[in-house]
Amino acid sequence: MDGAGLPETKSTCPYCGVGCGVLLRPSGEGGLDVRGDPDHPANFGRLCSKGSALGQTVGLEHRLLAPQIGGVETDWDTALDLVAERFKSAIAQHGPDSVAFYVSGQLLTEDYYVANKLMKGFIGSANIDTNSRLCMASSVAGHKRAFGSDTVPGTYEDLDQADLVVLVGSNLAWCHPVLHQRLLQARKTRGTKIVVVDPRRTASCADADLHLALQPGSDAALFNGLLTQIAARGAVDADYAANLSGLEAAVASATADDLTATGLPHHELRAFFDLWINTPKVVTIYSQGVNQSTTGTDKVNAILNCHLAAGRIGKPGCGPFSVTGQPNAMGGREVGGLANMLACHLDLENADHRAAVRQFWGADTVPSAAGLKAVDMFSAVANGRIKALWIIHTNPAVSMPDADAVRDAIAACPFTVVSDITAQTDTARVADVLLPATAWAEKEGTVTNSDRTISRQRRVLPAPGLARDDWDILAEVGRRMGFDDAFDYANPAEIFREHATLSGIAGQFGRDYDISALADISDAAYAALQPTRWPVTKNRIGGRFFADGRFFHADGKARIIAVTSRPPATSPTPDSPFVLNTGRLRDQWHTMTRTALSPRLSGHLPEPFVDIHPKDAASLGISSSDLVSLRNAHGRAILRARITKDVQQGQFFAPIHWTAETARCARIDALVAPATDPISGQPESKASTVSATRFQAAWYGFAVSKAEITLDCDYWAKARVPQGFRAELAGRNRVDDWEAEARRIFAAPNATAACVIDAAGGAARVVLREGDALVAALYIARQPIAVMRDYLATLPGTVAADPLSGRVPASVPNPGPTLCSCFAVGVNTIVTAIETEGLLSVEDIGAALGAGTNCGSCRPEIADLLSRTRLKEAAE
Ligand SMILES: Nc1nc2c(c(=O)[nH]1)N[C@H]1C(S)=C(S)[C@@H](COP(=O)(O)OP(=O)(O)OC[C@H]3O[C@@H](n4cnc5c(=O)[nH]c(N)nc54)[C@H](O)[C@@H]3O)O[C@H]1N2
Ligand SMILES: Nc1nc2c(c(=O)[nH]1)N[C@H]1C(S)=C(S)[C@@H](COP(=O)(O)OP(=O)(O)OC[C@H]3O[C@@H](n4cnc5c(=O)[nH]c(N)nc54)[C@H](O)[C@@H]3O)O[C@H]1N2
Ligand code: SF4
Ligand SMILES: [Mo]
Repeated sequence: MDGAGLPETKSTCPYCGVGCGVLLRPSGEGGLDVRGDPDHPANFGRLCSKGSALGQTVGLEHRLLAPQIGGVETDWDTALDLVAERFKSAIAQHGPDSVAFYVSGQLLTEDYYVANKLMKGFIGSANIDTNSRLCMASSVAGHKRAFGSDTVPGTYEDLDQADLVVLVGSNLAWCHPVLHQRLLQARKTRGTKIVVVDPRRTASCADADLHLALQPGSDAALFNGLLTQIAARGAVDADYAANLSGLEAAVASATADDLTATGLPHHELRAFFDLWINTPKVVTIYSQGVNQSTTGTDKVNAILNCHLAAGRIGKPGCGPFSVTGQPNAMGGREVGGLANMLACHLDLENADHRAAVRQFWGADTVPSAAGLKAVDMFSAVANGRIKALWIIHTNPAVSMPDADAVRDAIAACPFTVVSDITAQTDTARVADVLLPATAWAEKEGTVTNSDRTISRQRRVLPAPGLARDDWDILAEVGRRMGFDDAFDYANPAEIFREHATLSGIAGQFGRDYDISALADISDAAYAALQPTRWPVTKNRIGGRFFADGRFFHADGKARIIAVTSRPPATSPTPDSPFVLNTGRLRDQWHTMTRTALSPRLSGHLPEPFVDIHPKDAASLGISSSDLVSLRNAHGRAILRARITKDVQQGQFFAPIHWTAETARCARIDALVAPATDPISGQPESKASTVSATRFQAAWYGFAVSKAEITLDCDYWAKARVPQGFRAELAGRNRVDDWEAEARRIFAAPNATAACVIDAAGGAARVVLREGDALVAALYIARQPIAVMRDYLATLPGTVAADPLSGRVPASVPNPGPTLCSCFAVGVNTIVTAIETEGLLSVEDIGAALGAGTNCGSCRPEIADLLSRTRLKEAAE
């Protein structure tokens, strides 16, 4: 079917918490045309590189199309009966707390609501936790401590109206790119100043006025320093302070804190304090550099304290702003999907709240105590307390700290169910039952973004194979467990109405989350629902919170929490001397099950790496492009070394995205210690300690191939290219016959081979063709191999002239690594244009090459490249 002429359908991007609106139109053959929705209040038509490439990720390769039990396909009845039966028998024998759900901030609100209702209302346990524990838990806990509720006070418009935006532990340019574009627009029009607080230099620093490269974990000391100055310089808002309690004690402990823990020089601290205190319209955005810490909740409160004390909250252009990571991290908080929450921002510990929810659900009991938080949940799986586990829409064998132990615990659990869209994940590979879920664009529901805007996701593609919606699978299991009436839903609209009705009860208890004006929404109105910011009640729609000084604690006041900074849980030792920081890359999403399907997105950074400071590299004897083995008591990883002053001495940075599906040994969470914040239970994903050594390989290689490559050497990492795959390889053992090895690796016994083999020098080049077309090429050397990878990546399937050299023929331009993924513009092309055409600005480069003119996600990197190239020219 050709989709041309079909109307576009409004939906929401399934990736980050910016929650951009998209317009979708099936393009025939299962494809999808995607563009930004000009009317959506989050993005006004903009999309980042990941959103723009969504059409490349909806194909059916790798999809799980039928339920499986023990790796064998089966029908739904058999699979669902087995799941219901095993959960029921575990509960009967060992009690409700012997089972658990581990779910995700990427579930739609309707899916999430049903999961939470089934566990907390009908199974009668609070053992439902979510990957939001690894993501937003410290922000939730900080909000609740300060405000008495988990409320994000501000809105995206505040970014347009601020004069100063402080990014704390947030690489906004890569992780919330459309918000970052919005911020840069404000900078252009009103001169908004930007400060980045991050131990490493990131793409977000390209446009910053000040980068505070503080010591890992020392954010509370920094914001305690700010609070001290706010108090000392008379910047406390005296009128507003009447709404606060605990200010004096907090200022006292802030003043006693040790600012030198930040490691920042006096002049930088002073510049930051001056700027913050003298700029009333200030937004402090914070993300995982704050949350993912054993002091995460204290860090959050240290930030909130400053905004509260200065009365800079809930007003246009100012406020603290916790940006959510996943598309429905906020929705998960609304339905109470965390083990220590109830539903609709009601409290598990509150007997009246429990009674109201129990009555509303028609449930026998609602647990009165928190269930197991993620890290404890997987420990309970490991030690046998959990007999049946259901993992939905998340990949904990990769993303949990101590990931090898988590993977082994899942494998050893008596009964594990995984609902996913693919069987090819590290978690699905160790599960007993796999349930095929419909994916984004195949299902209906709502998500809530960082600024409380509820948007619809809509179906434009048919469910493939036997795949079913997550809410539907959960409701089926609920019914088969004997809870027929409670889970008798016809469609997501019905679930949404029930959730909205319950939120009205929460509203009567005085809770912030109240969307009761949507409780009677008709199916048609739900189908047409426009982006709407909550609360949505008879008296109020959207808006900001707290400008009026009224908070959700019983006395109506906010709490200023006295905090004292503490270093990360593990300190470097002679055995593990380096601090390992982890985080995200611009063009990949988490464990890559979707983004790695796009050749365009895979071209940006195709191999897992570790960033090392030049002095550390020198002391370790590591050169650029060497392989490095990282180890600690939990696990190990082998990564490519990038030597850069972007990281500080003693600190490494590695991306989180690679799995056992995409690399031999690069699951970074295998190295992350399971230390958690005592209040939020959030793990410290950003400050583990490791040792490092050069990985001694006998040979190094690079390969391209038309067909998927299955590798078994000591090191490999693979990525998609337009007509196939590329791979980096290395091995410890000598290989005698590279032609035979190439035929084996590429499963091409009958291809014609052209070879150049230098046995003495340890070098080999093998090109395999079928007919004239290149099926694979392999380049081997004793040292990390220098070939023109980005050119070679274009060759699979083509009739290439002479790929044996591994170099670009003189007649073909070599674009270098892709920087702009929308227009496939490489680094070399941009540098050449800067040098030969005298381009002076990001705009000039856009006009000349198109680079950076679509989604704009690469603009910070273009700016960086421009300044580096100009500096180099100046030095010449
Ligand atoms: N491209 C892309 N975008 C994404 C995602 C993705 O996978 N890919 N995931 C989404 C999700 S779920 C999330 S949660 C967000 C995360 O968005 P971010 O939090 O912006 O992303 P991270 O790269 O995890 O971490 C941010 C920064 O914290 C810094 N950091 C480490 N330790 C400290 C510290 O002690 N103090 C301070 N101040 N900073 C520190 C790191 O150096 C890093 O640059 O991104 C969302 N957006
Ligand atoms: N070291 C370190 N570890 C981290 C982090 C870090 O910064 N550092 N960040 C943490 C954070 S903030 C997060 S949010 C997590 C993310 O970690 P995960 O949640 O584990 O990562 P994803 O790859 O998003 O996993 C989503 C899974 O759901 C599947 N899926 C996709 N669509 C659907 C659907 O519609 N239905 C169902 N049922 N399944 C679907 C995907 O195929 C995939 O397997 O990682 C955490 N881990
Ligand atoms: S910023 Fe990018 S990933 Fe995030 S919602 Fe928008 S288009 Fe999607
Ligand atoms: Mo996240």
